[in-house]
Amino acid sequence: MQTLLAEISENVILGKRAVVEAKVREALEAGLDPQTILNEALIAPMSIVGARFECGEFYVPEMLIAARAMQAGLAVLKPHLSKGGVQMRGKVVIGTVKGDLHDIGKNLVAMMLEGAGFEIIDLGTDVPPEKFASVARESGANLVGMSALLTTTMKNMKSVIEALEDVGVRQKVKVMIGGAPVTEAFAKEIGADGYAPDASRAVALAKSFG
Ligand code: B1M
Repeated sequence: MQTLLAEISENVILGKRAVVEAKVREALEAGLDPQTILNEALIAPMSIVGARFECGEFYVPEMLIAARAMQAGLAVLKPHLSKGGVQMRGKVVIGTVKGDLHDIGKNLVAMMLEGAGFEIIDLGTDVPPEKFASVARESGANLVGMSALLTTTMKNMKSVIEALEDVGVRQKVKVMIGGAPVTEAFAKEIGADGYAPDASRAVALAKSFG
């Protein structure tokens, strides 16, 4: 079992999309827990990819093909992670903030929230503050979720909160933030209602808002 997880992880790093898809299927058929496959074989190798990028061993194309391989594995896993048919809990407007194109973590959070019964309006990546605000107002959302992976873009989360204030919906929505450089302290500093370090804690936080 450990070998299979290691093989998936290695092929994510190598960006071998078809192999990752096939091995994730094999792991599911072998009865491995989908959450274990996700954490150990799909999320963990992305940290290795990031470390290799940081030390100059990988460049953007390698990072991109690894991300695509990871997402292909995630697509196979999705039906096993988010079981449908749950009672709707609330409406979430979610997106990656302006200037930021990273969407794997945001997609994972959206997928897990959907599985927990939240209705999701996914605005995608590089989302301007005004877009978050207008969709939150028009859709009557209860929760706005923002993701940022860059230290240069996380400051745009504050602009989204200001935009929500500008259109008069800040008191009607809870604001949840996340992404690798984001912290609890940063959430407090910008006036968000909560921070989650990963997708499962994002679901717990969203549920706690009631
Ligand atoms: Co980029 N990248 N990248 N990248 N990339 C990082 C983030 C980096 C840390 C790599 C490194 O240097 N070690 C670094 C940022 C440095 C910094 O700002 N401090 C970096 C850089 C520099 C860049 C570029 C600037 C590179 C360049 O062009 N020179 C560029 C920026 C482009 C842009 O956005 N404008 C860039 C581009 C890319 C790709 C396009 C090639 C690709 C993204 C593909 C895609 O997303 N479709 C990419 C990737 C893949 C990464 C790494 C390797 C992996 C990110 C990832 O998907 N992780 C990343 C290194 C790393 O993070 N270790 C890196 C897996 C994912 C499941 O985790 O996104 O953290 P994560 O999400 C988690 C939690 O954070 C949390 O839950 C998720 C699930 O558990 N979470 C939330 C996330 N959002 C949440 C929202 C919530 C709650 C929880 O509530 C709403």
